[in-house]
Amino acid sequence: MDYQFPSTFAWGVATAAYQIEGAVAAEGRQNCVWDSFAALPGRIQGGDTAAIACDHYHRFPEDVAAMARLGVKHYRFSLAWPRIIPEGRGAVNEAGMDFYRRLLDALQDAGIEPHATLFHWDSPQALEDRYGSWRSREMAQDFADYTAAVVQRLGDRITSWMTMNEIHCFTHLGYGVRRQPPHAPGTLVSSPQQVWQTSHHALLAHGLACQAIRAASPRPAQVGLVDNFVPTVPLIEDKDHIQAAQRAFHLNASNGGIVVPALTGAYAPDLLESLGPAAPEIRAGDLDTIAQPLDWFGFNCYFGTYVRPTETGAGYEYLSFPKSYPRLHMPWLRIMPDCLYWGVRHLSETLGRRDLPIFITENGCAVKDRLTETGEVIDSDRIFFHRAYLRAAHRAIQEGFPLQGYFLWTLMDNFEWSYGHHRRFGLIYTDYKTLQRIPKASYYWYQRCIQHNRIV
Ligand code: PNW
Repeated sequence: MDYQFPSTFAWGVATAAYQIEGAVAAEGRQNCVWDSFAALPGRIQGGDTAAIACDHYHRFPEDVAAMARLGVKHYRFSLAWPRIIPEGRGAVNEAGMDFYRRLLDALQDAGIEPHATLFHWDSPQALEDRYGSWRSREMAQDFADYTAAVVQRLGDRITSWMTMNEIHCFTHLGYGVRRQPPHAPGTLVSSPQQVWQTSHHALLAHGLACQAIRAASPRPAQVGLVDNFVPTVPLIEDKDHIQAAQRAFHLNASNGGIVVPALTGAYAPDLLESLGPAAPEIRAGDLDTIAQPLDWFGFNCYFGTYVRPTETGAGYEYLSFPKSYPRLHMPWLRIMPDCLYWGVRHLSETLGRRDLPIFITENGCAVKDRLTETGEVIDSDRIFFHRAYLRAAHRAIQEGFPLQGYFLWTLMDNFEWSYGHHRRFGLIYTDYKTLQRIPKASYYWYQRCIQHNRIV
């Protein structure tokens, strides 16, 4: 099989501000909730912080040059709210904004199109202190105001916007009902209902931000939402299993509670029923605000869940993974390339949105990279991983689904949230002692894929 992609297919890489920038106190930036969280003992592996991370804030010209050599024409990155509006609301810090102007200049010179995520988990600490950030409905309006301030200033250079990254993830892992939620703010344990309220507020913020982008953009803008919903994958590809996977899609909490309301204007009824008293309070008009028309959907693709049909009950069953199921260097990451195909197909077919263009906005794996004596990193496991997922992408395109691009997570090893610098997802190896960047074998592999517009 010759895995050629359409000539319009967008090859890209993705990063997020907090994971690469460092310079957390530079030019007026104030703390975000992750800075406070990292200061708590025992929360981040090895006591790591993102105070320096990859020092991309100062080294971005080198990183843009590495992207140019890689050959990507598309770059997904995020803007740091606490850099741009350090107090979370009110005055704009133009010095913080200037950093992104410099970055955008460099990208433009390199012929790389920017795709900007407005929020990738770095909530301003000032808003956490003021009203508990996402616990409060006020957060949605403050996010919309921040969005308008950004789009007014950068909308001449950026026309591709993503509002939020993975709403279910940052709300349910950050405010969770576990004694020690693994993500920031992670200090106050909330009831299940309060947690669902935080994700409802984030959905509202997404909707209000879509409206703000369209109102403020000086050029026609493309607006999308990015989510890591969980594809239900039929264990066997026959009619009964496929139907079971389609029925099962809505009940998964991060599907029925995020992607379904965002795309269809209603929480999945089965999910609301199963939540009972934990369901969020939904005010009149909220769902219309949430379900804004989108120009595309961003699918962060890592793994899914296998499903099979049953004779009784709901007619389907979620299957747990056998202990021996293959995985890489991340506890939750199972190797499941078919979840890419099924994720795309469910968005299009199961949610009835065949019109909606789809981008894979993240797909990546952590492996135990080692520098060889010759100073190389031969990450054949990462190449194996991406090749398999890209074959699934190719299949989706062949079958006519509107998959238009692929952003590989991630350009370079970076601050992997509660795992600190102990997990490596990059095409480029970061030496955290010297901050030297060393392209891995997978970088050269991806370079060839882009060059030939097919999987090599
Ligand atoms: C994504 N899960 O997060 C994020 O968008 C990135 O910032 C992150 O670096 C990347 O994946 C790798 O972890 C996820 O538990 C975090 O299933 C957790 C999960 C999935 C994605």
